[in-house]
Amino acid sequence: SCRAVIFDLDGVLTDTAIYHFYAWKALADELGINFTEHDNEQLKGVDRLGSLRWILQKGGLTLSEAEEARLMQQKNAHYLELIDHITPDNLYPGVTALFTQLKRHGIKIGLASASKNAAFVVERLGIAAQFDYIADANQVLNSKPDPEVFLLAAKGLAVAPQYCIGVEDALAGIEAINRAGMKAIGIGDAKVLSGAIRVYPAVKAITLEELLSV
Ligand code: B16
Ligand code: MG
Repeated sequence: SCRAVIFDLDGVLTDTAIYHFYAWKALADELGINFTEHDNEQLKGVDRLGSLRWILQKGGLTLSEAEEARLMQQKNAHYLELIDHITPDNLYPGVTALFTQLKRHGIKIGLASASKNAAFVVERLGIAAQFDYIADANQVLNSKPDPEVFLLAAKGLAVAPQYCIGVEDALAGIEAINRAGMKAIGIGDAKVLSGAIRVYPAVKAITLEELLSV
């Protein structure tokens, strides 16, 4: 049975995944590295340094830690500019309704995000108070596909992993959920998100009945 649902943020509750892509693409262009939307699929759920190193490797570049730090700062400044206009209107349809249903059934709501900007984003979306626990990149050492952020969320919710469902748009995130011993629900393309028990095109397609039956 399901006692908690732990949501990923970027690409599940709101469309920030596209802004991460724009910001990485701008940086890659500047470095003369070809970076496509297909490449970006590999970076969803991957933390900032891991993402930068993936792009640098694609371009055959190895940089000093100081250079890496400067580029991460540059990407993040651009990303923050892009998400500066976020309001509750940027919540994906169906999120509020699903949260209401979960609460009504006494199912806890958690967040497990690889983003260091997660607190800012949920605040802007107006949903910060809806979470029983928020776990983000500021609190963990190991990025998805490591299960750490999901396990931290479960611990914070005081629910054993086997009673948790994780919801993710990223391949790395689905792997993290499975490695945490939770049940994985994917948001996106079923061909990409192999490893998920079920894949929905968007959060609004998830029904409480189906969550309770996984
Ligand atoms: P930041 P999520 C992840 O968030 C994104 O999917 C990923 O593309 C991004 O690189 C990562 O956060 C780090 O974000 O630079 O803001 O710390 O999907 O796990 O909510
Ligand atoms: Mg995501």
